[in-house]
Amino acid sequence: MPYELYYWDGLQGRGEFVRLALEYAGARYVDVARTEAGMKTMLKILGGKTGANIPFAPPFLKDGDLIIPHVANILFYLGPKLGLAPTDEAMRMIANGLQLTITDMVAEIHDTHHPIATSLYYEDQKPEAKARAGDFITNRIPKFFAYFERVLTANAGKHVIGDALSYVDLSLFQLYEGLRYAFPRATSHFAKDYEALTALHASIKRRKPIADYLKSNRRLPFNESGIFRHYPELDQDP
Ligand SMILES: N[C@@H](CCC(=O)N[C@@H](CS)C(=O)NCC(=O)O)C(=O)O
Repeated sequence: MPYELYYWDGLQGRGEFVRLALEYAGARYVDVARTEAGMKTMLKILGGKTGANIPFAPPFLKDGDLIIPHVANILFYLGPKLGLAPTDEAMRMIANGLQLTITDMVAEIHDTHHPIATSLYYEDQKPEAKARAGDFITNRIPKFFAYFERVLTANAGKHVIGDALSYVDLSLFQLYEGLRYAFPRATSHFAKDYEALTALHASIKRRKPIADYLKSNRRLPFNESGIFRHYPELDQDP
């Protein structure tokens, strides 16, 4: 039975971190909200009134009767099944810690365009977004990226954990790609300052399953509904 991925249609969003793992592994999956009546099915699950596994928000994955919410949790579950996680238990916990750090950064990226309220439009919080994005560019991108660069370099530079490609590497690819899209000025120094991350990003982009996926219509372009939004007025030199 194929995995069922539930995520909002029309944007890459947080669902993309899961898609990249499924696509890289060549797993059979259905992107449910993009199928006919899929949104209705997703909303019905989210509005459920019984059972112990009602998810709070997409993305969530359905594998048979099991429903798994949260990107990091989904990838923790899928990693071993897709051959995209270390086999050693302790290393899997370390991979999970790295993925949760990516989750934290993604939340901060979201807050650059929604610093006051998720329930308001970006247009309703533009001055605050400008201030938040400025701090994110000056302080937070360097802190997170220097950390990932350090971990990658400490692990000999090819993979962020273990000696083979994992779902964490794929998520770092998406983080790099998304930030380059959202903040081209602020990230123009990436190649110079984050050599290992830049090499990892380039090598993942070239791998056949990812290269094929990026060319396919399953990969939606970045847009201003997702996590990574390009608002030129929020971008600035680092
Ligand atoms: N920690 C969760 C965050 C999930 C999340 O915030 N999902 C967003 C879409 S990207 C959503 O639909 N949120 C609805 C809400 O917070 O009310 C994860 O990593 O999956």
